[in-house]
Amino acid sequence: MFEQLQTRLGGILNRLRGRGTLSEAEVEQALREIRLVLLEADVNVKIARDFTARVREAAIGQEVWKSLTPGQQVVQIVHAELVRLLGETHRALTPAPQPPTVILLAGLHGTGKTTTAGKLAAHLKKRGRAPVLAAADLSRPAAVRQLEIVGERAGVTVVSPVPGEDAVAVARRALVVCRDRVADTLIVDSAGRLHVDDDLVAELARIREAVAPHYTLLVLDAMAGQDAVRMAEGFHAAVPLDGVILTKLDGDARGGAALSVTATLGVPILYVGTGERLEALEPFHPDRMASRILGMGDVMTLIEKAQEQVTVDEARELERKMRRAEFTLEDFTKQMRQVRAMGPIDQVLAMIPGFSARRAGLPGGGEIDERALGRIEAMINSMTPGERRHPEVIDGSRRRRIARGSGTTVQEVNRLLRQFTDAKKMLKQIEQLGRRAGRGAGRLPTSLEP
Ligand SMILES: Nc1nc2c(ncn2[C@@H]2O[C@H](COP(=O)(O)OP(=O)(O)OP(=O)(O)O)[C@@H](O)[C@H]2O)c(=O)[nH]1
Ligand SMILES: [Mg+2]
Repeated sequence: MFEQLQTRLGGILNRLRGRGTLSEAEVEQALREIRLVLLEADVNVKIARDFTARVREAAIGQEVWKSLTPGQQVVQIVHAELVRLLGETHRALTPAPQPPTVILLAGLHGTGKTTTAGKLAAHLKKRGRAPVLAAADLSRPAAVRQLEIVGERAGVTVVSPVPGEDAVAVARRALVVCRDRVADTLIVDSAGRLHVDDDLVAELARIREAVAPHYTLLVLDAMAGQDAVRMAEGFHAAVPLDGVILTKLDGDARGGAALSVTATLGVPILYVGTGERLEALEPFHPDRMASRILGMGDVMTLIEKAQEQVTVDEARELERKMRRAEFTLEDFTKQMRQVRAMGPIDQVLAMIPGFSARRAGLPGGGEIDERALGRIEAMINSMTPGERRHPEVIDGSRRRRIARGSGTTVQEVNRLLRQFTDAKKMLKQIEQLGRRAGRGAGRLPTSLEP
């Protein structure tokens, strides 16, 4: 996520952070660099200028050059201003007093409306809500089918058009279905257009009139950068929006859309999409996003994801084992499966402060796949119970036997054993982080490094 922005900003701030003294001119120089980095990330010119102006003002107001840790203070100011730019606080979708809460998803072609409808339904269902999806996109036959498929995956009812029904009629009937089935949330998927044109605006207006949405959310493709934000302005002028869902943050989006959209539209980002999978939707937290952009990781999101995968008992058992150094190769496979279920490994690792999959030399795009995991399990199965508990006894001849038994190579066995040792170290770190975050949740770490 925003790799380049992270690297460049991280570089500038790291340079400042270590400094015992800092002159006004040096701060000025850093601000010029920051503005340039923002522009390169496709942030709107005026927003980039205002941003650095506010950082400058705060730096002057706090007389940072007189401070004992001037660099550190500048980093904190930049962080605070980033949080502000991203919308200050997390906004949740609050249920309407009179259910169902109606959410209308709108946006241009291919921005991710249908996918997001399914993700949002799955997300809300996991949190105890009862959502229904309405297929109010009749622009092409495949659109309805696509929503039916994601709805099936999410395990929620999809209301599709019957012959003779138009988008408005489907949406209206879906409201009735919600009442019949005591569903508390209706998510309406709408048709995309190439541009914000009269057709689009008229259709959305008619749907809005029919179902009176509590939330009209713009689904915005982050890859489109500033163009997307300009388009969003036109959209907001024609159809009043209550919020934005920013999609495709897993791609090589430069960050401009994320950093500009809230300031431009004056509406919050509610969720971000981080992949094509049903689970790849995260509630948006400005402070966590700012930390990620500054390379400080996002321990809170990591912990929340981990909590979805591991039961309290399992976590306690693991902690006990790690403390007593009883953590075995069997636990290792189980851990790997759980970490994998949290999302593509590079994305998961990026949430650890100071960690980046790229820097660790890991492949991006979740390339640590099922097949590799299968080979690792085969190797572990070829070990004796004693070897699994005490891998340090596995010498050269045992390694050859394990490779033969599992149809792998000695190199792979070597790599596995090395990974196991590294994983032990890393799990200890994660656990420590978790304990630290549990105490001072959401507080700004004092350093950019772990
Ligand atoms: N990588 C990535 N791909 C996404 C994300 N969200 C959606 N996509 C992909 O984007 C493509 C378009 O998604 P759709 O959900 O069909 O978009 P849409 O807005 O409904 O498109 P129309 O109905 O044609 O306007 C699909 O290939 C999705 O898998 C995301 O967060 N990350
Ligand atoms: Mg669609």
